[in-house]
Amino acid sequence: MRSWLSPSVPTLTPRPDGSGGSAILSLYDSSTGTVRPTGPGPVATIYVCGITPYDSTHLGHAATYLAFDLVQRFWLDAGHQVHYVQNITDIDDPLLERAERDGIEWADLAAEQIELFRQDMTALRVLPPADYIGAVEAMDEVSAAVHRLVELGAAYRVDDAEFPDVYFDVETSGRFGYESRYDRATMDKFFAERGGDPDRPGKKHELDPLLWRMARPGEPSWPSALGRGRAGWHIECAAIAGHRLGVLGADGRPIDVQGGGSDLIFPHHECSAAHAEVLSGLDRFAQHYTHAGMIGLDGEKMSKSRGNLVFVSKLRTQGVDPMAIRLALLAGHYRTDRFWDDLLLQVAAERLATWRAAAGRPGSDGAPVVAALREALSNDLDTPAALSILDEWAAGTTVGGPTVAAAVDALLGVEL
Ligand code: 5CA
Ligand code: ZN
Repeated sequence: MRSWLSPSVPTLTPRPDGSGGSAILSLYDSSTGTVRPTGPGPVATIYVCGITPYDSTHLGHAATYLAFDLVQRFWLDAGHQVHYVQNITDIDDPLLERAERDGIEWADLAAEQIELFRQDMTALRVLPPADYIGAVEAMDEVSAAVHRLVELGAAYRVDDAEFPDVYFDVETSGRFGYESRYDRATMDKFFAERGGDPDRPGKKHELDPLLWRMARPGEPSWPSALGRGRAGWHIECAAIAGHRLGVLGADGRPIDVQGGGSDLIFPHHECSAAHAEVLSGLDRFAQHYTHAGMIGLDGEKMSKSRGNLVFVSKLRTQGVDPMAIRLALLAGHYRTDRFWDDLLLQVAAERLATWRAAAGRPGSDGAPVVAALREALSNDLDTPAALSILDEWAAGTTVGGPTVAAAVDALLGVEL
């Protein structure tokens, strides 16, 4: 799938090292519950779960993609190349339900929403993934991965003469649950709430997730060795990430970061990891499982089902500067659940104006500010600290603008 155009990223001098600030990014990892250093090789690998293309792009989506944009920007500044892969869940039950409700073709809904997402990401200056892969275009590789899981004895068909769907046997992973560290009651709750089907007759375990759904009348389906059907959600991400980021195939190794919002901790990332681990023989799919907090509005999580959404495109139409949206979302720490309100945007617009005025100030030595900015971001993307450092810089009179403005662009993605 076509991605979007990359904004330019300035190269900063001095480079991060002993004098220029940290070159090592520490991130929270849900599987250990700790903030620990990432340790990418020359090519850092990251997979961030993409949208299901309806109701995009709300500010919750934007906040999550901005968090992982900072990961990419930090690594680039530290001298790594970054291989970033993102999917699009362009066929799934919720998409079909929405298309049906609105009386449009599911594929048209998806295409229109993906285009809107591209425009919003471009406006927000989010660096694009190198591989932007739709579930539909990946259907063959995903069904092949399901077939392989059957061959490995990790997947089975339910005993249903009409629709013998294929499920993953969670017991075969050996360590199912390590990613989320949730207890069984929490797993049961989220599995039922987030697309799982604990009561499907014929499953070996209530938490076994769907891998391949056999074709139903009136639903889109694709041919495969398993029979016509479509892929389950978790295997989609396991296969798309695994095939491109060196997990599956010869000399498999874990990816550096698996990212998404905290609503994906379980069952989605738990199951994707389990699928990829059984397929690869690795003991973990990702070194870090990193999750962004939920953005809410008026006391509730912002979500499609609640309908309390604020859209990036709507704000843009109202003339809001996308850089102010970006700053408003970065004002909170990425892991904190937080609420959106208009005041946040107002404060961000004022901050942007102050920084822009400071950026135009001549002067020489911005290096200590840049080093402090790197230090703040290296500490689990501490954007509130980063913004305070820059507020102080902008309020001061001694330090020149262009060096700091380039760092704000490269590291925070905010063009002054
Ligand atoms: N297609 C799947 C992932 S494979 C999916 O979850 N799509 S989504 O459109 O529902 O969400 C896209 C991304 O935005 C996910 O990472 C999700 O965790 C994140 N997200 C959704 N709602 C919010 C919210 N209110 N706040 C923060 N992030 C959110
Ligand atoms: Zn995903």
